[in-house]
Amino acid sequence: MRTGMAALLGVVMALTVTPLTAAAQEEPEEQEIIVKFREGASRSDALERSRTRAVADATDGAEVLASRDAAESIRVLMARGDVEYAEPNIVLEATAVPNDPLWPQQWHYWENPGGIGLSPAWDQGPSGLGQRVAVIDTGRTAHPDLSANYVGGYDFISNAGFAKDGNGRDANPTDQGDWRLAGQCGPGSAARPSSWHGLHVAGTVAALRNNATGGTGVAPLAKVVPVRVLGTCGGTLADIAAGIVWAAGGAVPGVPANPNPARTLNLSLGGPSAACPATLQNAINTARNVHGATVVVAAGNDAANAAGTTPANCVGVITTGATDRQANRASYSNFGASVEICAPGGETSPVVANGVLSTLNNGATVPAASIYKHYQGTSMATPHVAGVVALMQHSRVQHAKALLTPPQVLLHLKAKPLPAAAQCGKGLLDARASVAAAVAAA
Ligand SMILES: [Ca+2]
Ligand SMILES: [Ca+2]
Ligand SMILES: [Ca+2]
Repeated sequence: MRTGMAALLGVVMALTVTPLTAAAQEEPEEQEIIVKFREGASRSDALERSRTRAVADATDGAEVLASRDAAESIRVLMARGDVEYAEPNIVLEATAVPNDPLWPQQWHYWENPGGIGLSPAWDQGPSGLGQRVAVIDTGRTAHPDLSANYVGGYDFISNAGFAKDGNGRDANPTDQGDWRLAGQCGPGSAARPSSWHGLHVAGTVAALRNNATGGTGVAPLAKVVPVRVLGTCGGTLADIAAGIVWAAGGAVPGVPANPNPARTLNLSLGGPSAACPATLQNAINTARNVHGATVVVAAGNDAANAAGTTPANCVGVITTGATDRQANRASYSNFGASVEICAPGGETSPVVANGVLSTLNNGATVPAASIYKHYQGTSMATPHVAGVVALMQHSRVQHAKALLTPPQVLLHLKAKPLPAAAQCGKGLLDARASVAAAVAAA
């Protein structure tokens, strides 16, 4: 067919009359078109009338043509009954793959079927720039792959013993380490090294991208507001509720107003409670309904119905369950009707590399060296969702549209469906589709 087309080409060129003066000056550059003719099409007539020339065969029995006015050529071709389709042979760019050396190990961002499809979400433009995500957790820990994205924060831990900083609430949200001695958190409680949990979670939201260091976060140009509520033996309802209200920009008695209010709150925390405590529900209502903050919370790690875990069982939150590398609900993840969506939480047993890889510190008590480590949990799943929410909101700004309200965020968060038996809400978070839906929404 190519040989035949080449022969035809000479005829077409000979019949094509172009003003010599124009030809002697600058002709517009050729653009390529992909066209598919129907059976029995008058191809030579079509090429002549559309002022195109054959370039190559394409897939699907179609062929590539060149034109100096592709739009007009496509119009002429599409108007013919013997053309199935004609469209520009557009150039696609390489899908965004950052230069961070740990990216290949961050399967939870890119791998099929377990990842969230992060590159094609970034390809649509958003990075989280201008968005703040409050990480309501163990506080702030310096890390070369994250520190530049911290902004503000506060320490809401009232109990100086939990806080290890010698006082109650204060303006310094530094994580002092949450290591425990045996028996320190109740009779029979085990000793435990510091977790640097907030650092791991924050790194999943917004670790630095394309800095040839470590890995990346989901929304690498977003800012993380570290709100410290969890200490040695956990955090109290009163402190967590205060952290929620303050993070969103609400007033907390005795605490200066937050100069960096966040529209997305990440709560990778929980505890057993048959119902959502009023203190927590009221704080969530204030953040959500008064300040427009989207509140993303962990479903819990009890392999049980999330209805028995709070804040997973509160109204108006996006409760996030965890999936493993194979896109099954993780063995430990809570489930059920109160779960809105699932995201990668990983499984570190028996294969450590199947956990979620993020920023950490290797200090057993106080901070020591900055490292990266695989953790598993619904705590790790939750910041995948919070990061995608920041991408969605940034994409709204990029398209000169209003930020999404919390109900709109939930509506437009998209997921790859999982079997109903997974009880994983919408299914596995799909970053690409979520950003696309956010852009498309009115
Ligand atoms: Ca303190
Ligand atoms: Ca402090
Ligand atoms: Ca990095």
